[in-house]
Amino acid sequence: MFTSIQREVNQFINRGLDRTLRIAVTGLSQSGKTAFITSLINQLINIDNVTNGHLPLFEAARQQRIVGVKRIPQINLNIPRFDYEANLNSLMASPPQWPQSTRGVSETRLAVRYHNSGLFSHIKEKSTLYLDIFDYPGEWLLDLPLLNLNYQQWSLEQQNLRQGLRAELAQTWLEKTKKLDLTAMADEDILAQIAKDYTAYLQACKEQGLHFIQPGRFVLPAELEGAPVLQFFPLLHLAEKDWKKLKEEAKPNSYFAILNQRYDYYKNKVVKGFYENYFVHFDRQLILADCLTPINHSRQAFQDMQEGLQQLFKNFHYGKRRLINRLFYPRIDKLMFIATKADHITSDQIPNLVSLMRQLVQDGGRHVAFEGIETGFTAIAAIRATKQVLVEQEGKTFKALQGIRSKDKRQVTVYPGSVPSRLPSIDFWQQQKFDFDQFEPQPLESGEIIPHLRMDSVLQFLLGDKLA
Ligand SMILES: Nc1nc2c(ncn2[C@@H]2O[C@H](COP(=O)(O)OP(=O)(O)OP(=O)(O)O)[C@@H](O)[C@H]2O)c(=O)[nH]1
Ligand SMILES: [Mg+2]
Repeated sequence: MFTSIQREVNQFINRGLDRTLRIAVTGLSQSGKTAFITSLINQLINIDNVTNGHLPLFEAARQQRIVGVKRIPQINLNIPRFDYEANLNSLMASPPQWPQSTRGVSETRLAVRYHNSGLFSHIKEKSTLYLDIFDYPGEWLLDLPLLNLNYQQWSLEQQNLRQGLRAELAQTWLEKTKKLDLTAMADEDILAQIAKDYTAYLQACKEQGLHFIQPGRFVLPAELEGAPVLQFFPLLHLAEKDWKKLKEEAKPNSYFAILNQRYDYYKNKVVKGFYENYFVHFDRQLILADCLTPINHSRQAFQDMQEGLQQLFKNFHYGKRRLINRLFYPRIDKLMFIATKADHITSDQIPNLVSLMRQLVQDGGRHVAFEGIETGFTAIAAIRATKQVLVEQEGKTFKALQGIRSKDKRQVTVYPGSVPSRLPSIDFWQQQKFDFDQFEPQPLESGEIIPHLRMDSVLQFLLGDKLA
């Protein structure tokens, strides 16, 4: 009895203080962040207690305790607004379009008005929970290791990455850096030109489906586009003795000195700045990953996504205290890993997708601790583009998907095959059976709720305790 009163009192106190949640949504490019936030807002603002039923796993909605959800002006006036209206208009266009790809960070604020439950309901009938939702590129988190590396160490790491496809793509800019006399007085235009080739190389890696790209801002510069801080590159052709010699001999205005300076500036201002201004202030973090596209693509694409995700997760490991300055540790209490675009697979494959996501995070079974953080895993479709149908063939019934295929805009019925529940082995790539098609969004009428899969599982994890 005492403990239950105690618990209610604690809840009471917590609620008095805890009226705002800062929720961050991230993931590598094209992982589905914009679609996810668009759908999340849409699901919430359409909670209507009469026809309620689109979010069965979200308890507060199911119990009809949500009075209403509204978009309200954000508090940070210097962060671009998340363009919900434009995204919704794209979906309502004829034919419907996917929301535009975004760059940089954006924010939106929601007010959730709800009926209290338990003891609190006798004191105060209704409360408001404010949600600040941030969308930021996961690529920015890939720069975390830079904080512990100097220019030489970073160059060395980049050298180790240069294999296979990357080596091929790197040729043009590498030739140019080799010809540069690093002790000569720096010419800004030449640096800008080589940096442009270097950026083109990173972009090409990205377009080829490689996700582990450093420095992250080079491919997603947002407001830094064209700034000298993004005009440096690693020096891959130097041996230890060359570095030593250059450090001793290169003058302050030489190419070598300027490159060092720019690297340090990038690290201290841009990378650190992101952690100080954003990252440490988040309360809850959702990490989105599209595991299906790389499975369909190639082994290298999959491994690269895995490497990218691992780098991204490092931001949340408590065990890596040495890597991340304690000051930058976010105060998050909940972290959810979300496999997106689950409407590309039949419902029987969803548990496999969740399991694969788990494996990716846990590095093939090695347990990764996100100490003190409640961690969840799920698979969703933010904007469901397909319908599941049953197909009969030779007396047997199969689950299949129906949708408008993007490449030829034709309505097709497909059986996508099975998703591996563990990290795929070499055999998997040799006898690849998974067949992934991109689909167009389904037509959406004005006022209609965006069709989704399991967005309510995310809402329950994210907000359930705050609305209890
Ligand atoms: N079928 C299906 N496709 C989706 C879904 N979500 C996203 N997509 C596809 O993935 C693409 C990228 O989704 P976005 O939401 O723009 O991803 P993002 O992470 O914001 O991408 P960037 O802004 O480019 O970093 C979309 O254009 C769709 O083609 C989904 O729920 N179902
Ligand atoms: Mg986006």
